[in-house]
Amino acid sequence: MPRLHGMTLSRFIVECQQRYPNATGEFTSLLIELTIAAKIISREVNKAGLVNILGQAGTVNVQGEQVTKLDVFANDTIVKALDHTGHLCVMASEEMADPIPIPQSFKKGPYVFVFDPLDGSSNIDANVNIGTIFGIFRKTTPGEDGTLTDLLQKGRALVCAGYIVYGPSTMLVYTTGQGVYGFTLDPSVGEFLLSHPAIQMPKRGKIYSANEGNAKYWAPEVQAYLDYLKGDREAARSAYSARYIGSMVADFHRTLVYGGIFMYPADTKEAKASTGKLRLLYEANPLAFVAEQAGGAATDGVQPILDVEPERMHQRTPLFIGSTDDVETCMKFLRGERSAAALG
Ligand code: P6P
Repeated sequence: MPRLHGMTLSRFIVECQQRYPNATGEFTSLLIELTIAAKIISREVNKAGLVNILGQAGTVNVQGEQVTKLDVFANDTIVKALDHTGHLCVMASEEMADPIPIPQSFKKGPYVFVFDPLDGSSNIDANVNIGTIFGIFRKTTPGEDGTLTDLLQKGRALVCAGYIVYGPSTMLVYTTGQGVYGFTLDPSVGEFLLSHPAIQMPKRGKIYSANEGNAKYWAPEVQAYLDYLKGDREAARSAYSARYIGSMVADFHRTLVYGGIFMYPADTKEAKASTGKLRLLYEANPLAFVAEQAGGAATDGVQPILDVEPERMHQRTPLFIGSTDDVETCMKFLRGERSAAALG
C-alpha cells in the first residue's frame, strides 16, 4: 500500500485500486463520494455551536433515542451523497427503521452500505467528539435490488469499514483488509491527508474504557474483570487508567492508537441492554474489522464479533474490543478461568 505521508485520500484510494488489475473503479468512486459527505458533515459539526443546528430534532429514532438535528443532517447527507452513484443496491442506517432502497430512477450497483451517521450524538451539545461509522459489503443476492439478506451479512464479509471522528481534528480511518490507514482533514485545502499509515494497535495497553455506572448490572465475570483492571486495593497503583468519553468512535479511536480495551457489556439495567446497547451491523462490526486489521481483537464475550450471524438490522451486541492481550485476558475472566484474586 502507498505510504507517503501527506498523500491525499483520493490519490491513496486510486493508487490502492491500481494494485487490483480487475478493479472497475466502482469501489474507488464510492469511497471518494463518501469522503465528500464526510467533509460536509465535518463542516456542520465544527460550526454546530454557531448556528441553530444544535439540540433535538423533536423526533425519536428506531432505537427510541432522541434524534438531534445533526443526526438528521448527517444521515441525509450520506444518503444523498451515495444513493445516485450507481454503486449501491441498498443502505442501512442507525437512524432509519427499514432498509434504504436505491430510488428506481437511479442505477444500482454491487455494493451494500451500512452506517451510523453520527454516533455519540447525545454528546453534541457538550462539544464532545462524535463520529460516523460505516461498513461496505458486496451484494450477495441475485437481481439488482438490494435485500435484507444483503444487509444481514457477517462482519467477516465486509470489504471495507471505517469511521470519521469529528474532534480537535477530523480524521477518517478505514481498512479494505490491507491494513488500517488514517487521514486527517486539512480544512485549509479541504483534503484528507495521510497522517497515520498502517496503524497497529499495541498488543496490550494501559487504559480501560467502560461506563462503570452500569457495573452493578454486569455479570459477575465482567465485574471480576473490572476488579482486575482496577487492581488489588493493597497493591500498588493499578497498571490501568480509566478513560470513558461516552462516544464510542472517540473511545475506540483512542484504544486503536494507545491500546487497551473498550467494553460495553450486556447489563440488566434495561431490557434493551440485556444483549448490550451497541448495534452489531453498523457499530460493532465495522470497528471490529478495523480492530482486527490493526492487530487487535473484538468479541461479544463468546465469539469474535465478525463471526456473529446477524438476524435483525438493529440487533444489539455486547462488545469487548481492543488490544489482543487485553481482550484475551478479558475472555479468561468471562470464561471463568480467572478471578480477580488470581491476579498473576
Ligand atoms: P452510555 C452513544 O450514544 C453510544 O451509542 C456510543 O457512542 C457510546 O459508547 C455509548 O452509547 C454510551 O452509552 O450508556 O455509557 O451513555
